[in-house]
Amino acid sequence: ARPESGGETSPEKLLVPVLSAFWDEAESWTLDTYRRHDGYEGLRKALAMSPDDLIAYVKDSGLRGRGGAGFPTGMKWQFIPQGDGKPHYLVVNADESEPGTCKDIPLMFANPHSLIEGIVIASYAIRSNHAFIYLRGEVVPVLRRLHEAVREAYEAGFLGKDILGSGLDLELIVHAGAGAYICGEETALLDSLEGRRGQPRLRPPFPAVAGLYACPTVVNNVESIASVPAILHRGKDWFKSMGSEKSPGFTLYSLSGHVTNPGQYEAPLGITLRQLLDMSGGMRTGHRLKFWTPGGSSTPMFTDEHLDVPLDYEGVGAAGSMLGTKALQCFDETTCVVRAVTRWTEFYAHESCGKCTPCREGTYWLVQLLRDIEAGKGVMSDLDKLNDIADNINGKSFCALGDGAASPIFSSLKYFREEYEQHITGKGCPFDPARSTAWA
Ligand code: L3W
Ligand code: SF4
Repeated sequence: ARPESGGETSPEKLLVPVLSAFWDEAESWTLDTYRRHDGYEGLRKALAMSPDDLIAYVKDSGLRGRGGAGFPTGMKWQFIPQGDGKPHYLVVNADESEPGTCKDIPLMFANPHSLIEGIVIASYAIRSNHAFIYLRGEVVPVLRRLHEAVREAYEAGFLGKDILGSGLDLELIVHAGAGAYICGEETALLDSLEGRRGQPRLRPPFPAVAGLYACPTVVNNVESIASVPAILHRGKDWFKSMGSEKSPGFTLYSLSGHVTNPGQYEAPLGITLRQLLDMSGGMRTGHRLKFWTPGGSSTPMFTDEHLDVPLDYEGVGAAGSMLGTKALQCFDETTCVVRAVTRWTEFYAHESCGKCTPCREGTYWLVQLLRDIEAGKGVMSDLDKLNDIADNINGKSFCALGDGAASPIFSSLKYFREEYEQHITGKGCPFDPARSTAWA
């Protein structure tokens, strides 16, 4: 569903296929294919630098974490104390499960060696001899493909002892989780990796100080790490020539929902949804955009008024949301916003780990109220109650899952309060009256 690069005047020229450059080639996932596309050349350059210079280089490239928060990658690596005598660990967060987010799974499936090369580079930088990929357990085909790619990398001398004669020893372990959204929260992930039930830890200390087995640990998203080899190979200036000053580079946008051509679009940060829709065939024929999320359901929703917001950390932030994972879920005018928010909230209630009261109890009560409203049993004061419960979750929960659950409530009430009121005055869903009886 990804369009080919177009001519000079085509909006498709805005695409920058780097990580996705050869996904459509036969056996794109093999080491042979990767090396035909200059694979592991970035690693050679990295190993010629000192670890400190390498960290400074990545810091200077301006690469920011692609997992949701946009934290500067080089700075995170720099936090790892040196000469502390403790083991250091690199952990790749591959537990992708934010609703609408579907970039890391296809990336690992189609181009696993970009991740492995990035892991070797990052491990060298932070002086780690053990790295882990924590993968969402359900995606067994990706697990198999990663195992195969890791085997190839060991055989070719990119993993194991004395990598490319550099003196770096690195063992890489692929670990499959059991499928819990909360294990995408970095400290819950570490607990799960250590063999415990995945629940967030108090921060600080951040993982950089006390992470896996209480040792200094870098936790990075798949896309962040996989972007590093290209930065080394093509240079930080090439990377910085794309995007904006504070959000440089290219990234993977996941376009989904009521669009003509859903899929992954790799383009510079700062592109707009209007441009992405223009190049991808737009909304489905005969329909118009009603609301969308810039970075998955945890990020406040936008409407058609936000089509020209630059999709970078500053642009989306200034417009009142977060770039998050760049999961652009687009909904057209046939979608009931109350229904969509109910569905998302059911997800958060189900995935709440239960550790803290505001999120554990609050998400439950949000679901009850939303289901009542959808079923035509709501009253006007429920809208204030929704807002009040969300307010008691937001900023008062132990981890970001709580804030994520509150955000669709706030933003949908801000933009679509009238639609909630229609459900109450009309005693049911104006989009699908039959559904109103489902929970009655
Ligand atoms: C050392 C300090 N390290 C911060 C590190 C920290 C972490 C990173 C960002 O949530 C968001 C969330 C989701 N010393 C440090 C430090 N760090 N200060 O920097 O930390 P933080 O707290 O800003 O964010 P977070 O808790 O990691 C991430 C949102 O992303 N999100 C969801 C993403 C979903 C996926 C997925 O499915 N794969 O990633 C979408 O918006 O809600 O707000 O590493 O340790 N002083
Ligand atoms: Fe668990 Fe939710 Fe509290 Fe996070 S906010 S610790 S998911 S109960």
